[in-house]
Amino acid sequence: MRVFTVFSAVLLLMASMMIFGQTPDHTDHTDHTDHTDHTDHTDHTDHTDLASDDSSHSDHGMIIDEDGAVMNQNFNQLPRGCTQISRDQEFTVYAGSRYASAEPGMIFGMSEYEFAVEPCSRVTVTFVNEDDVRHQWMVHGLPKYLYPAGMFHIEASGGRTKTGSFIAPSENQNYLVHCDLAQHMEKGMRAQLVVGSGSGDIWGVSGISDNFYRADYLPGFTFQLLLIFSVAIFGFLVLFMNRARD
Ligand SMILES: [Cu+2]
Repeated sequence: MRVFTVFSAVLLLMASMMIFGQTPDHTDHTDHTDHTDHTDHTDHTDHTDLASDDSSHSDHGMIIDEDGAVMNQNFNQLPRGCTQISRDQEFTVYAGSRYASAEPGMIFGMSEYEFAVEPCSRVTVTFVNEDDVRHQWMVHGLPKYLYPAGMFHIEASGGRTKTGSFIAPSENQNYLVHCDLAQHMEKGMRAQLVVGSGSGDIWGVSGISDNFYRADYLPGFTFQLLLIFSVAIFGFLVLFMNRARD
């Protein structure tokens, strides 16, 4: 019987490690933005609007010069669900090794890791690169009917500054912002764009969320709670039976 007591204590310990070691994560939802493409197909007016807007291609697309590049810039094409540009929001983001110091093991960093914007707002980012190497400020998961590959992207050459604008979607959602150069995200350049009330923190954002990826196919938080309670009850039963025998 004593063996059972030890066994249940070990189980209890393992279950609590599972719960406190892992926090539920909404990462996967960030990539689900594409679904809006499918659900919104009812309003056909949008398509004609887009078609006519597409002819005025002047400020859309790619800009490259010696300071860097801006890809998929968008000043005036409204995302679905937006009737107008809600407001203009501007950020100045500094990229550089000196911003990495707060996070252990990080090499690269940004002056901010969270960018909160209103739905349908026009967001202008001035990206100041203080390092010698290139850096990027890249948003992923945006609606693909407006942003090819769902991406808006500013790249600044070493020591240069680059400014770009895009219009935030109408839904409350978190989007990954990162630098796509090899190992720059892993070494600290991982941030998030929060549109409206957002959809939960993206994992591994410097100074904001845990650097821990939890796959969707693993048992959820509720399951882990149930597990710890059942193990606890089992443990107490064994203890109680031991006492009763003595
Ligand atoms: Cu970088």
